[in-house]
Amino acid sequence: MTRRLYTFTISHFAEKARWALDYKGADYVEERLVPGSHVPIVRRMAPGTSVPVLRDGDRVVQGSSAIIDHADQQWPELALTPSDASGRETALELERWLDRELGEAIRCVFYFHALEHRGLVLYFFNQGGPWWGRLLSRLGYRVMASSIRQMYAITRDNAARDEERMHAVFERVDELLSGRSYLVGDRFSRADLTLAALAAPLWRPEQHPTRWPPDEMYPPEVIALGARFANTRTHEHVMRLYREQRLRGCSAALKAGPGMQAPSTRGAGRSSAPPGRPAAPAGSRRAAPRRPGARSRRRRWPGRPG
Ligand SMILES: N[C@@H](CCC(=O)N[C@@H](CS)C(=O)NCC(=O)O)C(=O)O
Repeated sequence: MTRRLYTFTISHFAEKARWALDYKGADYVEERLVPGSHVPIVRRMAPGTSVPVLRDGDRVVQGSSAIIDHADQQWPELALTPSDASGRETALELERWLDRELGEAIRCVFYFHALEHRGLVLYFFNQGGPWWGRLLSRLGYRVMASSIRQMYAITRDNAARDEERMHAVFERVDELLSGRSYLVGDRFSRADLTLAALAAPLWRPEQHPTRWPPDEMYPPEVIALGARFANTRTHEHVMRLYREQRLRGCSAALKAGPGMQAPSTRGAGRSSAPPGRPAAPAGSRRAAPRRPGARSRRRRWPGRPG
């Protein structure tokens, strides 16, 4: 049975799960949903309504951390969880802390500014998903925006408080990264992956599968937010992880699609393979451009476990 990962393109928690599966070279199909109309689809298979959800044979795994656990069980060779007890505990503690303090904070601040900009939000929400979901998000934008505000308690006060929470996270992460290449031990782990995936919307790395809108579409406050933290070690670390650990072939292909922003070709030809694994041969992930809204179909890397 085909392995399916249910996501929203822009969801940074979904990006955690997607990156983990890509890192393992897993064979799966990404089912991109549209926020709002995702509820009946997700409810049919999982206890909660949130994405990411992975359907793998008879198993349904909901939540980015549970999906990383599952990926590590299925493909132990490229472990994202450190094998020693203390490294494992540190990585899991950092992941939980980043999910809460960074993932939730960025979402609140981002939506506080972005929800006023219908074109921008729809640009993100309509990258994939069923046609009827995209239509509903256009027709019911005001209702959807107000339920997002309610669901995540998005208010001016909370956004201001959460921007300071982000600041505190970057200060601690900067300290942790002092003189080190990774957050835990001397190799890439789920702590690094979580940090990079959750912080990505701030700095919009080109290897990310989302088609980032042009800067002019963003409210200046969102651009300023990225700039405020651009001189941190964390920023440098996140951008390096996307360059070195995220699969270029996959993200470039996912970005392709008529009428959408062209994928960046900067740096094309550079290997995006993590250290110790082969670079993906050209076209080995997905060669043909996709229609916006089409499912993203992934192929297994030659020689990778499936
Ligand atoms: N702790 C969860 C958080 C997932 C989450 O908050 N997902 C959001 C998108 S970023 C979502 O699906 N929201 C819609 C909903 O809950 O119905 C995880 O790590 O997967």
